Amino acid sequence: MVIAGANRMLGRAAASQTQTPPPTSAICVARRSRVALVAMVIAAAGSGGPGRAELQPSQPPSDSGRMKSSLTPLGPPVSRDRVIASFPKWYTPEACLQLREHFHGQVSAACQRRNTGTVGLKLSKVVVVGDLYVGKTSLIHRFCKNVFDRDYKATIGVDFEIERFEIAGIPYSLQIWDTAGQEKFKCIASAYYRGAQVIITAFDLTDVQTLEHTRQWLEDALRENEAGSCFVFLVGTKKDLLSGAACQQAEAEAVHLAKEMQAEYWSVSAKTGENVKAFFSRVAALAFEQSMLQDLEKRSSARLQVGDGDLIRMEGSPPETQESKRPSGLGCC
Ligand SMILES: Nc1nc2c(ncn2[C@@H]2O[C@H](COP(=O)(O)OP(=O)(O)O)[C@@H](O)[C@H]2O)c(=O)[nH]1
Ligand SMILES: [Mg+2]
Repeated sequence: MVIAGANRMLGRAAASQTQTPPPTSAICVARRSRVALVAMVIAAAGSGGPGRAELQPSQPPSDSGRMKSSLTPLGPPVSRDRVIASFPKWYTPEACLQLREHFHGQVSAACQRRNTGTVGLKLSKVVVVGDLYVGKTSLIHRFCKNVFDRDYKATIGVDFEIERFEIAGIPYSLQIWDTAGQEKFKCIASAYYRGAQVIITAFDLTDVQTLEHTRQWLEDALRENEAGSCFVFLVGTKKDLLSGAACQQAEAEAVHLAKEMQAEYWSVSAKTGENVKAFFSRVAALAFEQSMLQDLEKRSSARLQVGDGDLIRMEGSPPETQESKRPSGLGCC
């Protein structure tokens, strides 16, 4: 699957190089493809751990209407509507992953000091699962391309989009994976799920059966990931088709299930765009915050290890006894 995606990206990038001079739209496609291709190749090579690939340098163009991130030495600048300055709010407090309305204190402080390690260079993998026709591809397209195509063809091959954000002043990217029409046969390869930091389980608000199937989709996706390592969202699509009591009823059932799944619930419409940007901003902010906290913890435990004195011993010094060891919590350079 990865190879198929990489080949398609290679094809697109190669095609754009043969045009002289390329039209502006082709330049945009080529830039997007280059970032995606580099990420894909690195991910395929297995660097950076599960679901996270480090971006490599590419040319910074100067598109009008785009903002330059203060910390983005790599890739093109982030577009204005991908800049997240304050912590995005939940859809409903009844089924949400985080009730705080601000970034975690440690994360805010680290961002202000620009002490963000390698977080700004990483991609978080997001997978979108759910029955065929519930509107997964439409949702991704509305967010990434701001289009809604009534007759969108079934996805062929593996498809993913890379969306770049600037969160609390720090660059951050999501790699959003769409299924390739295999949901028809329930044979999505485990590589599709593996290393996901976020699982989005989608259902059609007008079709209660698709809601019932989300349990199975989630189970399949979680099986390929470490317990407790993923954020789970339950998303009701096609909100434009329901209103009033019918909408409330469908949402109430979904919220009930979301609580059981320990998922955050959202209702969206790819057709009107309602809640789509707010939803993905929330996904990006939660994933970013988690990455930051993990990175801070990793760096602080690495510092403690060096400070412990376990790693450096002077030649000729007596062997350390168990009693002489300081508690690791006190170790400090
Ligand atoms: N009214 C309405 N139709 C939608 C919406 N999202 C998707 N659809 C339609 O639902 C059908 C299936 O959408 P698609 O994105 O291909 O579903 P997928 O198989 O889950 O990727 C298409 O005909 C879409 O136009 C929505 O928000 N509102
Ligand atoms: Mg699709």
